[in-house]
Amino acid sequence: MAEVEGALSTRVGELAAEERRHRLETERLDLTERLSRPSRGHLHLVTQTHERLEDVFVGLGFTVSEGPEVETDWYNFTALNMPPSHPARSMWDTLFVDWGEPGTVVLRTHTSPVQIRVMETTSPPIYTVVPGRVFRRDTADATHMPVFHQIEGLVVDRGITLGDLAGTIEAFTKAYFGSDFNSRLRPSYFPFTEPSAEFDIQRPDGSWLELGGCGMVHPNVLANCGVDPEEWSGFAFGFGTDRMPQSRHGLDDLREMYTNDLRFLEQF
Ligand code: 2NL
Repeated sequence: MAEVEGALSTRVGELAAEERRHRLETERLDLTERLSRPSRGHLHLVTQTHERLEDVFVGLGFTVSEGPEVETDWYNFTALNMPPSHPARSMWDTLFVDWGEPGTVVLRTHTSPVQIRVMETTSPPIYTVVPGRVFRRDTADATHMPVFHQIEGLVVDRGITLGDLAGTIEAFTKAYFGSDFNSRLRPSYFPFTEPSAEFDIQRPDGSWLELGGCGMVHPNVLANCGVDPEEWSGFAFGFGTDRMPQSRHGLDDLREMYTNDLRFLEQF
Protein backbone atom coordinates (compact mmCIF):
# COMPACT_ATOMS: atom_id res chain seq x y z
CA MET A 1 0.00 0.00 0.00
CA ALA A 2 2.69 2.42 1.06
CA GLU A 3 4.59 1.39 -2.07
CA VAL A 4 1.62 2.22 -4.33
CA GLU A 5 1.08 5.58 -2.59
CA GLY A 6 4.76 6.36 -2.92
CA ALA A 7 4.76 5.60 -6.64
CA LEU A 8 1.58 7.63 -7.08
CA SER A 9 2.93 10.74 -5.38
CA THR A 10 6.18 10.46 -7.30
CA ARG A 11 4.23 10.33 -10.56
CA VAL A 12 1.92 13.21 -9.54
CA GLY A 13 5.04 15.25 -8.74
CA GLU A 14 6.56 14.41 -12.12
CA LEU A 15 3.40 15.37 -13.99
CA ALA A 16 3.06 18.65 -12.06
CA ALA A 17 6.68 19.52 -12.81
CA GLU A 18 6.13 18.68 -16.47
CA GLU A 19 3.00 20.80 -16.61
CA ARG A 20 4.78 23.73 -14.95
CA ARG A 21 7.72 23.42 -17.36
CA HIS A 22 5.33 23.39 -20.30
CA ARG A 23 3.47 26.48 -19.05
CA LEU A 24 6.66 28.38 -18.41
CA GLU A 25 7.79 27.57 -21.93
CA THR A 26 4.56 28.56 -23.69
CA GLU A 27 3.89 31.69 -21.62
CA ARG A 28 7.48 32.92 -21.78
CA LEU A 29 7.80 36.63 -22.53
CA ASP A 30 11.10 37.83 -23.96
CA LEU A 31 11.47 40.99 -21.94
CA THR A 32 14.89 41.64 -23.45
CA GLU A 33 13.30 42.16 -26.87
CA ARG A 34 13.02 45.97 -26.52
CA LEU A 35 16.52 46.21 -25.10
CA SER A 36 18.10 45.05 -28.31
CA ARG A 37 18.85 47.70 -30.96
CA PRO A 38 15.59 48.98 -32.56
CA SER A 39 15.44 48.27 -36.27
CA ARG A 40 15.75 51.39 -38.40
CA GLY A 41 13.23 52.25 -41.11
CA HIS A 42 14.02 54.09 -44.32
CA LEU A 43 12.34 56.26 -46.93
CA HIS A 44 9.93 54.70 -49.42
CA LEU A 45 11.24 54.00 -52.93
CA VAL A 46 9.13 56.80 -54.41
CA THR A 47 10.47 59.30 -51.85
CA GLN A 48 14.04 58.13 -52.46
CA THR A 49 13.54 58.68 -56.20
CA HIS A 50 12.11 62.18 -55.72
CA GLU A 51 14.94 63.15 -53.37
CA ARG A 52 17.56 62.02 -55.92
CA LEU A 53 15.78 63.95 -58.69
CA GLU A 54 15.50 67.06 -56.51
CA ASP A 55 19.23 66.85 -55.69
CA VAL A 56 20.09 66.79 -59.40
CA PHE A 57 17.80 69.72 -60.29
CA VAL A 58 18.93 71.79 -57.30
CA GLY A 59 22.46 71.19 -58.58
CA LEU A 60 21.34 72.64 -61.93
CA GLY A 61 20.02 75.79 -60.19
CA PHE A 62 16.33 74.92 -59.72
CA THR A 63 14.21 75.42 -56.60
CA VAL A 64 11.61 72.83 -55.50
CA SER A 65 7.92 73.87 -55.32
CA GLU A 66 4.86 72.03 -53.99
CA GLY A 67 1.10 72.65 -54.10
CA PRO A 68 -2.39 71.21 -53.54
CA GLU A 69 -3.48 67.78 -54.83
CA VAL A 70 -7.14 68.89 -55.10
CA GLU A 71 -7.43 71.62 -57.71
CA THR A 72 -9.94 73.75 -59.57
CA ASP A 73 -10.68 73.42 -63.25
CA TRP A 74 -8.84 76.73 -63.84
CA TYR A 75 -5.48 75.57 -62.47
CA ASN A 76 -5.63 72.01 -63.83
CA PHE A 77 -6.96 72.82 -67.34
CA THR A 78 -8.11 76.31 -68.33
CA ALA A 79 -4.97 78.24 -67.34
CA LEU A 80 -2.97 75.62 -69.28
CA ASN A 81 -4.62 76.66 -72.54
CA MET A 82 -7.37 74.03 -72.32
CA PRO A 83 -10.74 75.82 -72.26
CA PRO A 84 -13.78 73.72 -71.23
CA SER A 85 -14.48 72.58 -74.80
CA HIS A 86 -10.86 71.71 -75.64
CA PRO A 87 -10.60 68.16 -77.10
CA ALA A 88 -7.20 67.64 -75.43
CA ARG A 89 -8.95 67.45 -72.06
CA SER A 90 -9.93 63.90 -72.95
CA MET A 91 -6.20 63.00 -72.88
CA TRP A 92 -6.55 63.14 -69.08
CA ASP A 93 -8.94 60.70 -67.44
CA THR A 94 -9.93 63.10 -64.73
CA LEU A 95 -11.26 62.14 -61.31
CA PHE A 96 -13.73 64.81 -60.18
CA VAL A 97 -14.38 65.77 -56.57
CA ASP A 98 -18.00 66.16 -55.44
CA TRP A 99 -17.66 69.79 -54.29
CA GLY A 100 -19.29 72.94 -55.63
CA GLU A 101 -20.56 73.03 -59.21
CA PRO A 102 -20.26 69.53 -60.74
CA GLY A 103 -17.02 69.14 -62.71
CA THR A 104 -15.23 72.17 -61.28
CA VAL A 105 -13.02 70.53 -58.63
CA VAL A 106 -10.59 67.77 -59.63
CA LEU A 107 -7.80 65.58 -58.30
CA ARG A 108 -4.90 67.12 -60.22
CA THR A 109 -4.00 65.13 -63.34
CA HIS A 110 -0.47 66.61 -63.44
CA THR A 111 1.66 68.89 -61.26
CA SER A 112 1.37 71.78 -63.77
CA PRO A 113 -1.21 73.62 -61.57
CA VAL A 114 1.64 74.23 -59.12
CA GLN A 115 3.72 75.93 -61.85
CA ILE A 116 0.66 78.09 -62.69
CA ARG A 117 0.48 79.11 -59.01
CA VAL A 118 4.23 79.86 -58.98
CA MET A 119 3.91 82.08 -62.08
CA GLU A 120 0.91 83.88 -60.58
CA THR A 121 2.71 84.68 -57.34
CA THR A 122 6.39 85.11 -58.31
CA SER A 123 7.83 87.37 -60.94
CA PRO A 124 10.43 85.82 -63.26
CA PRO A 125 13.15 84.65 -63.48
CA ILE A 126 11.67 81.29 -62.43
CA TYR A 127 13.66 78.05 -62.31
CA THR A 128 11.64 75.46 -60.39
CA VAL A 129 10.77 71.76 -60.32
CA VAL A 130 7.59 70.27 -58.87
CA PRO A 131 7.59 66.64 -57.74
CA GLY A 132 4.27 65.23 -56.61
CA ARG A 133 1.37 62.82 -56.52
CA VAL A 134 -1.12 62.96 -59.39
CA PHE A 135 -4.36 61.14 -60.24
CA ARG A 136 -5.98 59.69 -63.35
CA ARG A 137 -8.88 57.30 -63.89
CA ASP A 138 -6.91 54.20 -64.81
CA THR A 139 -7.27 50.54 -63.89
CA ALA A 140 -4.27 49.35 -61.90
CA ASP A 141 -1.98 46.96 -63.76
CA ALA A 142 1.76 46.21 -63.81
CA THR A 143 2.58 49.55 -65.47
CA HIS A 144 -0.36 51.85 -64.56
CA MET A 145 -1.80 53.14 -61.29
CA PRO A 146 -4.69 55.59 -60.75
CA VAL A 147 -2.43 57.34 -58.21
CA PHE A 148 1.07 57.95 -59.51
CA HIS A 149 3.95 60.43 -59.34
CA GLN A 150 5.67 62.84 -61.63
CA ILE A 151 8.09 65.71 -61.65
CA GLU A 152 7.68 68.76 -63.84
CA GLY A 153 10.07 71.63 -64.41
CA LEU A 154 9.44 75.24 -65.40
CA VAL A 155 11.85 77.94 -66.52
CA VAL A 156 10.75 81.50 -67.31
CA ASP A 157 13.36 84.15 -68.05
CA ARG A 158 14.40 86.64 -70.72
CA GLY A 159 15.56 85.13 -74.03
CA ILE A 160 14.93 81.46 -73.17
CA THR A 161 15.04 79.27 -76.30
CA LEU A 162 14.49 75.66 -77.36
CA GLY A 163 18.29 75.33 -77.15
CA ASP A 164 18.09 75.99 -73.40
CA LEU A 165 15.44 73.28 -73.11
CA ALA A 166 17.50 70.71 -75.04
CA GLY A 167 20.63 71.61 -73.05
CA THR A 168 18.81 71.27 -69.72
CA ILE A 169 17.36 67.87 -70.69
CA GLU A 170 20.85 66.74 -71.75
CA ALA A 171 22.50 68.03 -68.54
CA PHE A 172 19.81 66.35 -66.44
CA THR A 173 20.15 63.04 -68.32
CA LYS A 174 23.91 62.89 -67.74
CA ALA A 175 23.69 64.04 -64.10
CA TYR A 176 20.91 61.62 -63.14
CA PHE A 177 21.58 58.52 -65.26
CA GLY A 178 25.33 58.90 -65.90
CA SER A 179 27.68 60.49 -68.43
CA ASP A 180 27.31 57.45 -70.71
CA PHE A 181 23.62 58.33 -71.37
CA ASN A 182 22.38 60.67 -74.14
CA SER A 183 19.08 62.46 -74.80
CA ARG A 184 17.01 63.53 -77.82
CA LEU A 185 13.80 65.48 -78.51
CA ARG A 186 11.07 64.28 -80.90
CA PRO A 187 8.24 66.57 -82.14
CA SER A 188 4.94 66.11 -80.30
CA TYR A 189 1.88 68.04 -79.16
CA PHE A 190 0.70 69.48 -75.85
CA PRO A 191 -1.86 72.30 -75.56
CA PHE A 192 0.34 74.18 -73.04
CA THR A 193 3.59 74.20 -75.02
CA GLU A 194 4.47 75.34 -78.54
CA PRO A 195 6.51 73.80 -80.00
CA SER A 196 6.18 70.54 -78.03
CA ALA A 197 8.38 67.47 -77.92
CA GLU A 198 8.80 64.07 -76.32
CA PHE A 199 12.20 63.43 -74.84
CA ASP A 200 14.03 60.12 -74.90
CA ILE A 201 17.17 58.92 -73.18
CA GLN A 202 19.69 56.59 -74.79
CA ARG A 203 21.16 53.85 -72.62
CA PRO A 204 24.85 52.86 -72.95
CA ASP A 205 23.78 49.81 -75.01
CA GLY A 206 22.34 52.22 -77.62
CA SER A 207 18.64 51.54 -76.93
CA TRP A 208 16.24 54.50 -76.56
CA LEU A 209 13.63 54.93 -73.82
CA GLU A 210 10.85 57.55 -73.87
CA LEU A 211 10.95 59.46 -70.59
CA GLY A 212 8.52 62.38 -70.84
CA GLY A 213 7.29 65.47 -72.62
CA CYS A 214 8.46 69.07 -72.88
CA GLY A 215 8.22 72.26 -74.89
CA MET A 216 8.30 76.06 -74.93
CA VAL A 217 5.60 77.45 -72.63
CA HIS A 218 2.65 78.59 -74.79
CA PRO A 219 2.29 82.42 -74.78
CA ASN A 220 -1.38 82.02 -73.75
CA VAL A 221 -0.24 80.17 -70.60
CA LEU A 222 2.21 82.93 -69.68
CA ALA A 223 -0.49 85.58 -70.28
CA ASN A 224 -3.03 83.60 -68.19
CA CYS A 225 -0.61 83.91 -65.25
CA GLY A 226 0.05 87.62 -65.70
CA VAL A 227 3.48 87.06 -67.30
CA ASP A 228 4.05 89.22 -70.40
CA PRO A 229 4.96 86.86 -73.29
CA GLU A 230 6.57 89.78 -75.15
CA GLU A 231 9.10 90.17 -72.36
CA TRP A 232 9.51 86.63 -71.06
CA SER A 233 9.77 83.16 -72.58
CA GLY A 234 10.18 79.77 -70.99
CA PHE A 235 10.23 76.02 -71.27
CA ALA A 236 8.59 73.23 -69.30
CA PHE A 237 9.00 69.48 -69.07
CA GLY A 238 7.38 66.61 -67.22
CA PHE A 239 7.87 62.92 -66.68
CA GLY A 240 6.50 60.10 -64.56
CA THR A 241 8.73 58.90 -61.72
CA ASP A 242 7.19 55.55 -60.71
CA ARG A 243 8.94 53.67 -63.49
CA MET A 244 12.36 55.03 -62.53
CA PRO A 245 12.92 52.74 -59.51
CA GLN A 246 11.29 50.01 -61.60
CA SER A 247 14.10 50.11 -64.16
CA ARG A 248 16.75 50.87 -61.53
CA HIS A 249 15.90 47.85 -59.40
CA GLY A 250 14.43 45.56 -62.05
CA LEU A 251 10.92 45.44 -60.56
CA ASP A 252 8.28 43.96 -62.81
CA ASP A 253 5.04 45.18 -61.21
CA LEU A 254 4.38 48.79 -60.14
CA ARG A 255 1.69 47.65 -57.72
CA GLU A 256 4.35 46.10 -55.45
CA MET A 257 5.41 49.62 -54.48
CA TYR A 258 1.98 50.40 -53.06
CA THR A 259 0.78 47.25 -51.30
CA ASN A 260 3.10 48.10 -48.39
CA ASP A 261 4.36 44.56 -47.85
CA LEU A 262 7.46 45.08 -45.69
CA ARG A 263 9.14 42.01 -47.20
CA PHE A 264 9.16 43.98 -50.47
CA LEU A 265 9.79 47.50 -49.15
CA GLU A 266 12.67 46.48 -46.84
CA GLN A 267 14.75 45.39 -49.83
CA PHE A 268 15.36 48.96 -50.98
C1 2NL B 1 4.34 64.43 -69.93
C2 2NL B 1 4.30 65.81 -70.43
C3 2NL B 1 4.76 68.05 -69.90
C4 2NL B 1 4.62 70.32 -69.31
C5 2NL B 1 4.53 69.00 -68.96
C6 2NL B 1 3.99 72.55 -68.46
C7 2NL B 1 3.62 73.25 -67.35
C8 2NL B 1 3.28 74.57 -67.50
C9 2NL B 1 3.31 75.19 -68.71
C10 2NL B 1 3.70 74.45 -69.77
CL1 2NL B 1 2.77 75.44 -66.13
N1 2NL B 1 4.02 73.15 -69.65
N2 2NL B 1 4.33 71.24 -68.32
C11 2NL B 1 4.97 70.68 -70.59
C12 2NL B 1 5.21 69.71 -71.54
C13 2NL B 1 5.10 68.38 -71.20
O1 2NL B 1 4.65 66.73 -69.49
O2 2NL B 1 4.29 63.52 -70.71
N3 2NL B 1 4.42 64.26 -68.64
C14 2NL B 1 4.44 62.96 -68.04
